[in-house]
Amino acid sequence: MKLMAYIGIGSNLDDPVSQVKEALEELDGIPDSVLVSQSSLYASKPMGTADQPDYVNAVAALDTLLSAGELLQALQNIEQRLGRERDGEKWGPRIIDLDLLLYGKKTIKTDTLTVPHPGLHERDFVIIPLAEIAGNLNIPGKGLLSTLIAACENHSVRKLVV
Ligand code: A4P
Ligand code: MG
Repeated sequence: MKLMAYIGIGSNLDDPVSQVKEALEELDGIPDSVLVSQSSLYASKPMGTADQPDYVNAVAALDTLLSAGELLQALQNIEQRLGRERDGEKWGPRIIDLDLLLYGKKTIKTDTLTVPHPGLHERDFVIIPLAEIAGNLNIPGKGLLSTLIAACENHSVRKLVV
């Protein structure tokens, strides 16, 4: 069945703006899927270890025939191609991070996949770009984006002109 998936993109190493743009091009190439919209790029202060560069974040919408598991695999393949190293610290710096934020209205909980993405509802650097392309969505089990954003910790999210 065809449905809309939302992908969160983040980078804070090796020219993050270029990394995010490259990731968007790669998302456009995922089989059986169409990249239907992408948010602006946003800069933000790091969540987690403060001693790391600012992040660039964006969100993309993908109309897909892939299962959630197949899509996660495709995202991890892209992370690998872009040179992501997986031995880094939690919430530490990274070249690219691709998170499956939403998969239609589905709630998924397996050993390898949790959807909606567990951090989504408390991250302004995800909710703000998501709202730009998806409007005031209802996140299953969490509520409306507009309500969630009001309760988020502030990471000084600002839209980039690139
Ligand atoms: N996994 C489970 N559910 C999902 C999902 N919905 N999408 C599993 C993607 N992966 C999911 O992923 C670890 C495992 O999670 C995967 O193997 C998959 O099976 P990972 O990408 O290696 O881990 P991670 O993303 O590095 O997790 P971590 O360290 O918790 O990072 P976060 O939570 O993604 O945060 N500050 C700003 N301003 N902007 C950012 O983008 N990002 C992070 C990373 C920290 N601070 C940030 C930002
Ligand atoms: Mg991730």
